Amino acid sequence: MRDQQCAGDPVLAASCSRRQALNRFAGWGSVAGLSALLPACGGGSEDLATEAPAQAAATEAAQNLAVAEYAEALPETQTLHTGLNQPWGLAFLPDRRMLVTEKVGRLRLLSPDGSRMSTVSGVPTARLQTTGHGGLLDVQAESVGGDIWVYLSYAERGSGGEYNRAGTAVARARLVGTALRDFTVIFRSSFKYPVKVSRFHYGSRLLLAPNNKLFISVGEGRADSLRDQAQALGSHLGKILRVNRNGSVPTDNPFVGRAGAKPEIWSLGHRNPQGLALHPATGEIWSTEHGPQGGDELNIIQRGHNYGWPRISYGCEYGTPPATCTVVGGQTSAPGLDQPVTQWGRVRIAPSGIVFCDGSMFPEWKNHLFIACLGGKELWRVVLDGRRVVSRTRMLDNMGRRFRHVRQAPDGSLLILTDEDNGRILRIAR
Ligand SMILES: [Ca+2]
Repeated sequence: MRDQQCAGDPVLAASCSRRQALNRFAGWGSVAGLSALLPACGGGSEDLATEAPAQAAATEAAQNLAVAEYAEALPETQTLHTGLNQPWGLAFLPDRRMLVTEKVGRLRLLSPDGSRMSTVSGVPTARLQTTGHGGLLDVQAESVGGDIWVYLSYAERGSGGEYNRAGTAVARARLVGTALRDFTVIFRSSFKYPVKVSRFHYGSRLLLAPNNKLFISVGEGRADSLRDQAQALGSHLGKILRVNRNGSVPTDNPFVGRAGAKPEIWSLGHRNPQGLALHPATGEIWSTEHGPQGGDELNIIQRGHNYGWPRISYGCEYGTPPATCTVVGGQTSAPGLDQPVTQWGRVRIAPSGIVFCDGSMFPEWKNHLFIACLGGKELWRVVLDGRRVVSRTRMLDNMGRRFRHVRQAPDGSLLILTDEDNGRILRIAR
């Protein structure tokens, strides 16, 4: 089963039919249909909630509708590899080989050009929860003292009587040849929810940060009965967590020592964050998260901050009329709750993995943020001026494919994972 956001979307279709803006950028040659640079998908007053308070409407205008949007055609992308079963995460090894997770529970090792693939042994699958959004999720890797350490996030069932419950877990192991050694679970969500209640919103993106830190995103479970846990400091659900590489808790985490609070919490009030990236110039952590019906967000993650879900939102409950529905929480802003850097209003893009481009292959994209989208079936390129979004450009929307993740290869090309049973690794390069 796929993300609910990714079902056929008449709102998206109607909005996209209004899209007329195509732009041209250096290096790719001509683009058919170049026309006036008009605000495109995501804009339009019909997307506003009519009952939204004036302040909220002004905020939405500032946060969303003021952002110029374009569509951008690209030359055909290369396909590095096909036949991956719902690939989810991708990590590069020092020799440019790639580790790729498949949601069903396989870890693949590919040659740099994608032509050869082997399966890495040692991924425990007995308690992997692979239905709904569950499965083997993200992968990260780094070389330390001659060892390659691999980090994996996944949805895990409980043991014994807890088998019908599942939650997010993170493990690490050494990669030796094509085998994982010393597999050790370094994090388990404090709360596993019943699979029959929800099989969704496990997150979970991983980010290897400086100073031996590891960030982990965890969703809030999606069910109505679970979502308030995003605001609860006693729960790991709906949080972005910060641990040391071995899973121990850094003493400078914001809620260390607070009674009843989970010390791994770095930020709270998230719905289902599936994008995490370090800004190459500032070192800030940026994150995308899925809104409900609309309200997909891009946030800058700051220590101890609360990002609002479900008390504030730019999206509505599933199945409500998009043009007139009331946002979840009844408001888009409230004191003490952070606003997103940008959000996509009533258009559901369903953002998953993100990456900042900072390689030498595309100097014109330096420090632009790329967002792989599932339901939107597109790649967004977000141009920033500091923390301000200057413009958003839709790319690869002519392929009709769901995109799970985007990474920058060591040569500066961009690799994109398609979310399909016969999934691909696409490559944008020049
Ligand atoms: Ca938010």
